[in-house]
Order: sequence, then structure tokens, then C-alpha cells
Amino acid sequence: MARILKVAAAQMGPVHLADDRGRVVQRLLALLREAHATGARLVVFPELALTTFFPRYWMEDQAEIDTFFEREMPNAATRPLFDEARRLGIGFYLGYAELAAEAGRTRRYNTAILVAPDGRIIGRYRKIHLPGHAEHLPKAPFQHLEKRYFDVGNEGFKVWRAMGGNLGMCICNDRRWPETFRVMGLQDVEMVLLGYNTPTENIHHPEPAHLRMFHHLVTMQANAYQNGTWVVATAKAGREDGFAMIGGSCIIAPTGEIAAKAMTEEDEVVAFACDLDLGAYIKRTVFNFAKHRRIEHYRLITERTAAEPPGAG
Ligand code: CDV
Repeated sequence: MARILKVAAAQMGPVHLADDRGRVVQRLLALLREAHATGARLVVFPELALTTFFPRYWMEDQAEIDTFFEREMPNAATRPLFDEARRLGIGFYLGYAELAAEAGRTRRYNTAILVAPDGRIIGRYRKIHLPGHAEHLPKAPFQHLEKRYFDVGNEGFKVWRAMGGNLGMCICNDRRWPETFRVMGLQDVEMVLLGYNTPTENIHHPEPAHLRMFHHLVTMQANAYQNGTWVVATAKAGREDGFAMIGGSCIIAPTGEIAAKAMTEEDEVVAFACDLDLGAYIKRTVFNFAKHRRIEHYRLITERTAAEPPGAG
């Protein structure tokens, strides 16, 4: 029998600094219900879904920074989302800023959780590839301070057996790195869930705007195919207090084809009934890892971080 998992990417339009958690959760609830009405059993919400994309702002007061973080999950603000998902029997991925106490120290992660249809948190991913910078760039049009506000995730790229398939998670910038997908591919991932906030403007280098969407799609389409996996990618999009972010939430098939894609930069649900067995022929043939991978030639990938040119002569 075909293993069909109908999944929805629940794109959000802008969340402004003035929008409180209660208001955001009301929008998440509306998206959740809309996704459920399409027959979806799993919904993917964006990265840092509960707040504006605060790494664009330079802040020095730790108490102010911590207002963007959640100390527990669920909490009073997000409990209605968990309750409604359980009532509807629908699972979800949710990105948020996590404040954690670990070995007597406070840690801050850019986190996503996987919540089962019965309301249990069954998976957690803490973002590993943190883009941007840690120092203030006063001349830049806005900041990208993930390296200042977050610790590097310490739980690796995992895959969970859930909802009848092998589900993996990553967050935003992770999607640009083949290592993210290959580590999950080596755990036989069948669907990668990810949320993102991608500013339309590249503050580090002037780029034509269309390249932002092109690079977003080309990396995920290639990685989907090279690992024979579905990818469900959900944006927080539009202009947050005037700062533009791309839309383009989409569901990508293991063939690398785009199965469904958002049309707007607003709150929008796109859904697709994914055959979790579609990637099997790719894993059996061209990307049969057991047969074709040559790990004896891949050592540099884990031994060297930065590129070094070959020695002269
Ligand atoms: N939130 C992100 O990780 N955004 C990055 C931007 C900085 C390029 C991204 O890869 O989309």
C-alpha cells in the first residue's frame, strides 16, 4: 500500500515588532485549521515563527534580547496551538528561539520542534549553520546577528521515525549546505522539514534580487534529488516593519521537482499528498549509497573546515 503523507507548508506573512505572541498564535491556528481542511496530517511553520526576525536588530541589553526567547514549550502563549493540533489530530513543525539551562549555563538556540498528532514533542533540532555576523555593522541596511544571539546547535542532524515515514528537520541556512542533507540521507530520510527567514537583500554583497529565490530553490531541489527525499520549506515572508523577505514556500519531490509552491508573501497554505516511497528508486539506483559512495575519498569534508588552495608546484 502506498505510504501517502499529506503535508502543508504554512507560510506566514510578516510578523512585526509590535505583534505579540497571542496575535501570532491566532494566525498559526488559522493556518493549522486551513491545512487540516485540505486533509494535511502534518504542517510546517516557519523559522522563528513566534516573533519578528529579530536578528536584524542590534541589541545590547540581554533582557531585551531574551524577550524574543521561549523558556519552555509549550508555554501559555503556544498552548492553544498544541491543544488545537491534538484535537484535530495533526502534527506540526514549529521554529522558535529557545532559552535553555544546560549544565548550569544559559544557552540560546534557534530551534525547531516536531510535534506528533497527539500533541507530544517527539523531535527537536537546534540550528547548526548560523549565518551572518556577531559584530555591529552600522553601515549595513540591517543586521544579521544570528552569530551574536544564538549558540551553535548541539544535537546534530537527526531523523525521526514518525507519521509513517523517516522525518528530518533543519532550519533556513542549513538548506544551503549539502552536508545537512547528506547526514540525514545517511539515516534514510524521506522528508526534510524546514522553516526559513531569508531577507530579499544580501547585506554582504550586492546581488540581483532574483538570485535569492534561485539559490533558495536550486539548493533544495538538488539536495532533494541527491538524497531521494521530499523537502517541505516554509517561509516567513513579506515586509516585516519594512524589511523585505522572500516567499517561495514549497514542497519539493525526491525527483527534485517542485510539487507545490506559494504564490504570495502573506499567510498562505500549500499542501501536497507526498508518496513517501517515491524516493526509493533513486536510493536504489543512481544514489544507492551502499553501492556507489567512496568515503575513502571524502576525508577532507570532516577534516578541513576552510578551503585551502593546493600547494605551489
Ligand atoms: N535565517 C537565515 O538563516 N537566513 C539566511 C540568510 C542570511 C541568507 C538564509 O540562508 O536564508
